[in-house]
Amino acid sequence: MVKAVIFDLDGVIVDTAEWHYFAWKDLANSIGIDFSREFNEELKGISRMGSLEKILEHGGVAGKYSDEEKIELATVKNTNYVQLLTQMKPDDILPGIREFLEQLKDNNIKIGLASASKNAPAILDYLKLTDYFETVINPDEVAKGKPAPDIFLRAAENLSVPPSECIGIEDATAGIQAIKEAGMFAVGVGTKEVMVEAGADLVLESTTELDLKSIKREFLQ
Ligand code: B16
Ligand code: MG
Repeated sequence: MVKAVIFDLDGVIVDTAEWHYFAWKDLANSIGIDFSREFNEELKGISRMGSLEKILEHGGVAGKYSDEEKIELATVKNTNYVQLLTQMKPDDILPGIREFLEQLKDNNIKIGLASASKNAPAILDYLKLTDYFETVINPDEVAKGKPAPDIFLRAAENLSVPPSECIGIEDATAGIQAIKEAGMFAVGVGTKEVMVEAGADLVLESTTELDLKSIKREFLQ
């Protein structure tokens, strides 16, 4: 039986990839690294420091910065990103998400958030969605980031629901891998081939297709 749904945030509830893109591009360009939209795709679901490491590697300067300097660089990016977030409004919620959250609430399904973003609580507030979530995991409080299952397992634990009765929803390959490692049913939002390859049990092209009845049907199969 489905007892809980655990959401990813960026790319599922709101499309922040574009906002991350501008903030990372500014930072990368300021230290002489080219930064494309295509490369930005590779950072989806990856933590802030993990993303910075990938960018430095991509620019061929992985060994050039000390740990302290890397923290400074990540802080510059985040300050920029947080400033962009102040423009975020409930209108930015991806289509179908609020309706799906209402459906879950009406059916007494528990709701959790497993986002790699440390800005998740602020984003939920800007979107006025905080009250739907019974647990929002702080990514700093789990040992390993996605694709490790830790963040999804912690959410299930906080909701007191066994992983086998949880659904995870993700837009990133690393996130789908994390859900499957956690022993949960994975709903992937995105391109069919990419999501199936990552291990998704059900693939939706868009968040407008989220519907409890159809998910339950697939879950039982
Ligand atoms: P922050 P998710 C992830 O969120 C994003 O997909 C990823 O691009 C970002 O680097 C990461 O959060 C960390 O975000 O810098 O705000 O802590 O997709 O797991 O909700
Ligand atoms: Mg995501």
